[in-house]
Amino acid sequence: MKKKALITGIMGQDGTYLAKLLLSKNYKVYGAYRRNSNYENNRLRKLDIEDKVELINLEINEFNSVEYTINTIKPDEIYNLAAMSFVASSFNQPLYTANTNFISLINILEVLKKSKKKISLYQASTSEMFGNSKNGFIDENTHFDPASPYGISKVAAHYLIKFYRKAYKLECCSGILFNHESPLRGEEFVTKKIVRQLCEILKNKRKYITLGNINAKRDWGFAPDYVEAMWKMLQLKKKEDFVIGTGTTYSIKEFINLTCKYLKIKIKWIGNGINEKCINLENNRIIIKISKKYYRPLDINYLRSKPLKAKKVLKWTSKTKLYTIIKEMCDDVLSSMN
Ligand code: NAP
Ligand code: F7E
Repeated sequence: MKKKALITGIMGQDGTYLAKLLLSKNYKVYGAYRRNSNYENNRLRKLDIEDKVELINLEINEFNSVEYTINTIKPDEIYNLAAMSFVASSFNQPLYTANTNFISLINILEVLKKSKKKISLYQASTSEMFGNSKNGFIDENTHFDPASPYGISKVAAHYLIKFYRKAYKLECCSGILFNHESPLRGEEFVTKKIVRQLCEILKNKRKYITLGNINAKRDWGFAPDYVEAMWKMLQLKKKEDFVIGTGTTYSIKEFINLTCKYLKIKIKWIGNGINEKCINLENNRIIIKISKKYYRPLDINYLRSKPLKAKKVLKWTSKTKLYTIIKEMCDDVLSSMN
């Protein structure tokens, strides 16, 4: 019989790639989405799997809706990916963030606690939980020091998973994923914003880009690689939490330099801090400016993973290099502009 998987947040970047992976492994995939989701623009269509996933309208904050969905489908595996995932917005929406990312997980865990069927649960934890706790490599033993309402909500959810696993022997675990990008990345995240807007500059559809803290460093991997790690975690007999990342780190400025290199835009940087600017050497025009508008009340300056446990236990390593990710993202945007 086919294994059944339920994915919350199916319409997001990871939900879509995970659905594609599970379908390729012959799963029956149920995808939960919220009523107000932008269905017309959905990513499933882009990967040509819209008709292969059974879509379910689910309000994750409503216990009855969660209980009914899980008890009707009786999945073997649940991947809880639904979240208010944009860190910058979480500063202005702390309650909504906590409800979506933390309280709604209690709904799922309480249903699983009462369920007669053993159902495995994957929770989407994040490198944002570490905050500025360390300037070196981060692994499963690094302490948490979240720097946003988003990070705090995810730490709380992370501890819920540990608690239900220990107290009630639930088959649940968290993947602590570092940033991962792809052509399906949401438009508001910095990599997609840079790629799209540089492509627009290249095609004379935009004059300049405005960014915030370009000195922050991130450990960027490729989303299709990372959903493979999610699946591998749920196949383990004894559920454990894992750090998933590349082990490398680049600043936003280095990401811009690499994207310009791929797009063959010759640039130079001038000035410092809020006055830093990027000039297009072909016409001497400013193409990147810095604005306080995009600074966060608190930011994480440095993230770099040490995914040794994943390599050893899951036999998982990040395959795709940053320059290839940039190429994939640029090619996708450019092809949509033609
Ligand atoms: P994403 O593209 O923003 O997708 C998140 C999904 O959650 C969206 O489909 C969204 O629905 C849904 N959602 C948001 N609020 C909801 C609500 N109140 N009720 C139901 N669904 C809701 O994020 P992603 O990059 O795929 O990330 C997947 C998960 O991994 C998230 O939990 C995120 O926090 C976590 N994570 C991501 C990264 C990363 O770098 N991508 C790293 C670590 C952890 P709509 O489509 O309707 O907006
Ligand atoms: O910001 C800086 C910003 O919004 C990255 C989510 O998937 O990964 C993601 O969270 C950095 C920050 O991602 C702009 O200040 C500068 O330092 O792309 P981001 P994020 O906050 O790292 C983690 C692992 C998750 O779990 C989250 O769900 O870039 N930055 N200028 C900017 N960021 C944005 N968005 N826009 C700017 O203009």
